Amino acid sequence: MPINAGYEYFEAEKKYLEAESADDKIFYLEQMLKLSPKHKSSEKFNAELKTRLKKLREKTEKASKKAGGKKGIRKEGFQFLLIGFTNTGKSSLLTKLTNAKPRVSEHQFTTTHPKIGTFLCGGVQAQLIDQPSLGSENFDTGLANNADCLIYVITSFEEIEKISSSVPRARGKKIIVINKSNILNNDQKRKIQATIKSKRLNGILISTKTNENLDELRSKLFQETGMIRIFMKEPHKPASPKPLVLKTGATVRDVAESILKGFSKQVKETRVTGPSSKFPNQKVGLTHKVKDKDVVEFHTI
Ligand SMILES: Nc1nc2c(ncn2[C@@H]2O[C@H](COP(=O)(O)OP(=O)(O)O)[C@@H](O)[C@H]2O)c(=O)[nH]1
Ligand SMILES: [Mg+2]
Repeated sequence: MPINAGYEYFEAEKKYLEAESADDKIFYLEQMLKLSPKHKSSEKFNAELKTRLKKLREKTEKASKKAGGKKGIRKEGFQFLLIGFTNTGKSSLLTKLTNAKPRVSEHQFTTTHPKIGTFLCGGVQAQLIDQPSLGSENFDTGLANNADCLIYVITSFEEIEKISSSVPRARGKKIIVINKSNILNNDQKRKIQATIKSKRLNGILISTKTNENLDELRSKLFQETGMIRIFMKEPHKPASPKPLVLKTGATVRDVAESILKGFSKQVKETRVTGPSSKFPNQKVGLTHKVKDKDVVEFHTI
């Protein structure tokens, strides 16, 4: 242990010891080296830190060469990608929406490699990728070109154009997330809402610190997946809490067939309650288009 090391050094050391990935270990070792005292009696200690860092770097380099160098991320389910400048809150958002635990810090360019989190987005299996910020040497446009939906994380509207022009080949859908609403006053918030409306942006003002509008963001993400949720109900029983997930535009026939192939032939009557029905328990035919959050009841005899 170095003599006279400050509080920050010990924080970094604690994180280093807790770190699970080699990538994180390297990051915190570098911090420890920066923060450890540079006097005569700690020379040996610092030299040891440097050796440890060198070994770790060599090890991860070998591992990544073995894996074939830089590789794309395998898509599992619907893929969202966080994109934006440094310090806008991308990694913070990843921790709020998924199981992933990326580094969050007030320092710039903390995220050096893409981090993947997974989550159930309204019943749809989804991936959320946090990637190095724009302007970082590790920023990868390939990720943006492949993602199903880009989430622009910004703190001012000027960033939108800059992001778009740096990923000209991205074809996915786009959501604009304006973060850090908690540091704005009501007047500033109103102005932002007005701009979202007047420019017809698919945008939302949130704060990952206070959780403001995070639930609304979750619904927005679900809408972008192009899926709908249908709740099945048996006569005289409450609707099932777990939805069937179908593509937008699905019909009653699709609902029946998704339960069991050929089932639509057994259906004698269908009742729908929800956004697609004119009134509760409306009797509909097999070609009726269902909508998100409809409750569907089949009668077979
Ligand atoms: N005031 C405020 N700060 C935030 C909010 N979300 C994130 N931050 C801070 O912004 C800094 C950068 O966050 P980070 O998630 O690492 O940004 P990234 O570089 O885009 O990944 C950190 O100090 C966070 O604590 C927010 O809603 N409000
Ligand atoms: Mg980050």
